[in-house]
Amino acid sequence: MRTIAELNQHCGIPGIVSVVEGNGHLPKIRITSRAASGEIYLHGAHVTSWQPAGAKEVLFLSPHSLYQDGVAIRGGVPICFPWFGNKADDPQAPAHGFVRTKTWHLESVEHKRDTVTVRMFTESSKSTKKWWPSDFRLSYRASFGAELALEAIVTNTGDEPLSFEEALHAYYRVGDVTKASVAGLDGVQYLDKTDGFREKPQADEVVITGETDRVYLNTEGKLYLSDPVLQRRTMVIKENSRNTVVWNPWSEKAAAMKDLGAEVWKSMLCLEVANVGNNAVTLAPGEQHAMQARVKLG
Ligand code: TA6
Repeated sequence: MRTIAELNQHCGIPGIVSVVEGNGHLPKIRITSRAASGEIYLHGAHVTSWQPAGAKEVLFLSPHSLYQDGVAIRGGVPICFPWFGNKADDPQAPAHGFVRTKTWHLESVEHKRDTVTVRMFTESSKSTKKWWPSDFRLSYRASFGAELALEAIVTNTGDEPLSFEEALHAYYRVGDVTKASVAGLDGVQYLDKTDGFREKPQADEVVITGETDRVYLNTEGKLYLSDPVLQRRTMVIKENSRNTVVWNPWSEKAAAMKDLGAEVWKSMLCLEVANVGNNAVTLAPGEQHAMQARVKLG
């Protein structure tokens, strides 16, 4: 893997983009443009910060997160691929797939009209085939500007059909999750993972009154996260995503998570743009699929 100096040589833009040593000595790209500041690690191509100019940090990052190979950073935007949750046929397999816990390749960094776009990729290898036999290339585009625009592009590089699940498992920072609400899912059916995956209809806005772990079905709608404590509304606009996941572990589960903890669970809410379960994606050889999430305040 290239050194931080080599990465800076390749992608640094004085005063705008620098590659630095992040937590756990992991390389991260730090963005400070006129429109926004932000950070993305090569580890998992993991966005850990996005702060539009004049606003507070939008993403939640656990102060107890680990930063090491083989472990996902807790917070920011983990990329779940090629399965979501536990692997159906292998309880030993890593939860949410294997791309969020490995180092990605840095492809390019671009600065245009105050927006910095970082492109990374990862692809099938002997080590991925330990868990999953398919040939693939997963490219990721993260644009840090007045909006945070994320795009996961899967290419079937094999000669067999490729079926996968995917999620941009974004953690949003909130002042107090018990006072926040999410609009845009009214009337949508969801699977309640806290109640045996029972299918239920969403009535009105989503409010968090206990452990919440829901997979909303067949929905492409925009999401609106209202936070009366931080006095802001965050919009999430999806493309090519048929599921939305809403998650907060609440106090007990959070206390049992050493990389989260009981004192921070009120500051986070996951709104995840995804294709999972019956909405898993199947690609013919050579075909591509691009899922997008755009995040903006207002
Ligand atoms: O997206 C919600 C969820 O699937 C929850 O069930 C919970 O497991 C969460 O993801 C976090 O998973 P992780 O493997 O990152 O601890």
